[in-house]
Amino acid sequence: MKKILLSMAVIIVVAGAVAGGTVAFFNDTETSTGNIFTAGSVDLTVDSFGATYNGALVQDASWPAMNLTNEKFFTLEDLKPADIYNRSISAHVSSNPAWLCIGKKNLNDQENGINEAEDDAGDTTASVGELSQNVHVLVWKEIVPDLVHQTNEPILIDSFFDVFTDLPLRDSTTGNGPTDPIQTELLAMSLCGGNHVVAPGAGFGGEVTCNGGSMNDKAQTDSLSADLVIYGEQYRNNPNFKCADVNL
Ligand SMILES: [Ca+2]
Ligand SMILES: [Ca+2]
Ligand SMILES: [Ca+2]
Ligand SMILES: [Ca+2]
Repeated sequence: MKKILLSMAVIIVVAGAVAGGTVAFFNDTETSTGNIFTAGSVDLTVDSFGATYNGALVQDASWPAMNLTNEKFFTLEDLKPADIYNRSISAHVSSNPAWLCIGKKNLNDQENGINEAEDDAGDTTASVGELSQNVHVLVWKEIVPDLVHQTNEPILIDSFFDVFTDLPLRDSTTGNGPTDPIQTELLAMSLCGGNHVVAPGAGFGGEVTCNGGSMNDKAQTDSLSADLVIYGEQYRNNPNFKCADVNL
């Protein structure tokens, strides 16, 4: 009888040891103090190494990379058919990869009166000018930064000025991906009184010229002004971005 009681006591002790084991975890604590989370940024600056007007260098037309204030890409007075003005535009994106769009806003087509030639051409809209329909925009990526189009330089924008709006340089539809985190996007932007002609050639074609034949007499004496806008938006977590969805 005594022998049986002893073995029961052993069983109870073992069970107690098992129950105690379920709460005895090794533990240790390390604390990382003062963590800092800073919002990322997409900071866009633009420089220009200059411009040409009908092939001649425009004086004092360059500026260093900056946030634009009064810098004008184009000042065209007395624009005539076949005039061509090429402007270098370098967009710099710092810190994060970005999509890039270019477009215009605040377009103002002024008539400045209807002269005899405009009247003969059938201009009956005295309150609105026709210049933006008669100015053509071409933008190409500058591999050789000389304001001349070479055959290896992709043409990114090909549009009349009046319909030139919210166009992608790089978005989810263009297939060229976002900019690298720190990158200069070197562009040439050309305006033509009439219609640009890209000479045939391998790759993306050869020299760009301006054919004034399509410029309508309705545009005589008219003027236009507009803000040209370059827009950058973060790429990360934003793979389906489209410039068409942005209201510049
Ligand atoms: Ca006019
Ligand atoms: Ca008119
Ligand atoms: Ca070039
Ligand atoms: Ca007119």
